[in-house]
Order: sequence, then C-alpha cells, then structure tokens
Amino acid sequence: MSQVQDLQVKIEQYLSFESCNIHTWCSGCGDLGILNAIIRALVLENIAPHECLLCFDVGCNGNASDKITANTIHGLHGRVISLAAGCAIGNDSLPIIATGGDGATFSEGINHLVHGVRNNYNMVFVCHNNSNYGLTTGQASATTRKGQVMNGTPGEVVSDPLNPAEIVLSLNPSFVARGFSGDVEHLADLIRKGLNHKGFAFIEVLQVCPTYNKATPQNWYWPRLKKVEEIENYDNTNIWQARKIASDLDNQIAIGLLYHNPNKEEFLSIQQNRQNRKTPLVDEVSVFDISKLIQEFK
Ligand SMILES: Cc1ncc(C[n+]2csc(CCOP(=O)(O)OP(=O)(O)O)c2C)c(N)n1
Repeated sequence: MSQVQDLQVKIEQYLSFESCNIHTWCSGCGDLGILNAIIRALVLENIAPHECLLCFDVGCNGNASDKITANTIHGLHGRVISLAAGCAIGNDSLPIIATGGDGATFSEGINHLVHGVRNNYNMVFVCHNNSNYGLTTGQASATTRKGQVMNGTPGEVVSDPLNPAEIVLSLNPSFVARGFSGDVEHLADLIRKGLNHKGFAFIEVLQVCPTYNKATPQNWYWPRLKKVEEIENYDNTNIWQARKIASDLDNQIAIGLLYHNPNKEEFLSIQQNRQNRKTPLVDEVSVFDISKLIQEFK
C-alpha cells in the first residue's frame, strides 16, 4: 500500500469514530485534544469502534461519551474505575479505556483508584487533570494550586494540592505516564503504550481549562514541559527516579512514560479459578433458578 493509500485508510478509520453530536466544550478546552488523542491511538493500533470499550465518568470529560462512535458507558461520578474493572474482568480480550476528571479521581473516587492500581485491572485510565471541577463551574478540586481563587473558594485555596502521578507511584503501580492535552501526538503515543500494557495503565493528562483555570494556560505549560524520553539515562523501570521526577509540578514538569513494570501480574491472570479457562466470563453467564433457595427462607 502506498503512503497516500495508507493515509486514506487511516483517515477513514478516524472518521468511523466520529459522532454526529455537537461538542459542548468551551473553545480551547483540553478535552478536545484528549478525545482526539484517544481516537488517534485506537486508529494507530488498528482497533475499530466495535472492538473497544470506552467508559466515561461524569464531568466535562465524560461529555465525550456521545461525541464518539464506539461501545461506550457513561457511569456515575467517581465510579468509572470500578465500572471499567467489572468490564475488564468480564471480557479480558476487550481493549478498555476509561476516563475521569481530577475531581472524580482524587476525591469522590480515590478509593477506586487505589484498588484499581493495587489489583492491576486491565485498562487504560486517562485522568483529565484540569485542576478543578469543570462541569459544576470551576470549584477547587484536590489538585487546584494553593492560592488560586475559585468559584466556591472566593478567598483562596489554602490547602496543598495533591500530585496525581506521585500518589499513583506510591501504590506499587505497573504503568504511570503523564501527558499534556496540547501535545496530541505525544499523548496518543502514551495511550498506545497503555493499550499494549497488560494491567492498569494510569495516564495523567495535564489539561488546560480556559474558562475556570486561568492560572495554568497553554503558554504556562509549554516552556515547563520536559519529555522523559529526552532526558539522558532516564530509566523508566526505576520507581525512585520516577517518584523524584514526578514531584516537580512548577518548574520542570516531566511528561512521558514515567514508570513501567511489566512484571506486575494483572488481576485475572492470578485468579486461581480462571486458570486454563478458554472463554471469557461474559460468555459463561448462565441462568440459575433460585426459587428453591428463596423458599428456604420463607
Ligand atoms: C456523587 C456525585 N457527586 C457530585 C456530583 C456533581 N458533579 C457532577 S460533575 C461534577 C464535577 C466533575 O469534575 P471533574 O471530575 O474534575 O471533571 P471535569 O468536569 O473537570 O472534567 C460534580 C461535582 C455528582 N454528579 N455525583
């Protein structure tokens, strides 16, 4: 196939993910770049819309759920990881991408994040970190920088922010990456790496929010971003190097695949009752008559 033909196929594949619904995001929102990167990654991995599952949390990020054509589920706020984990356990050959905001991931659903990483469920989790609760109009989240004036915090935020990648790195993860919503090509590459990883691939996306997060626009991020692949001798299998480099969110902000441990076993692969099974759980669902059991308790 010539390069032009190849490009034509890719464009057609890209368009097959398009939906006829109109985007509701603000002009310049990082969600546009992230959705673009997700589709790009799927196309470059030759995954068709009917061959993958996309799970969405509630939030501006979750409003992508009907702006893409694929198998999609729009779950409850803060619960997308448990939802996607159930799907991953049910069908282990399905590529799954789940997305959630920093509000959902580091407040309402932080428990699910911790156990998602610990159990190493097989999914790519994309955390849209716009450092605020976007959909509910710009309240401070756990990742809002200290000193920022937000809706609901008219004085200023007085608590220290959480550092998402640093937290996940403290949980013995198998894959931690950080991307930027303005660098779609680089982010798509990280998502592709996540799709090829067996286990929980955590990708934090530093996301601009032109409406509610005025402190860190595009031009604030660009001069501060440093790709780890350009750092000489950076070893992304060394957790201590990763933890050190992830800590700076002010001056030199590391993006790229920060840490990777392919030896950590994925959840299903270590379940005794799933050894040597030929079918996914979803194909083993049976109908049981429980009326006799119920009679026992009458
Ligand atoms: C359990 C629960 N708590 C709160 C809400 C209200 N709510 C809906 S969207 C949202 C903000 C989402 O913020 P974030 O997760 O950071 O995503 P973003 O909108 O910034 O993409 C909130 C608080 C809800 N729907 N359910």
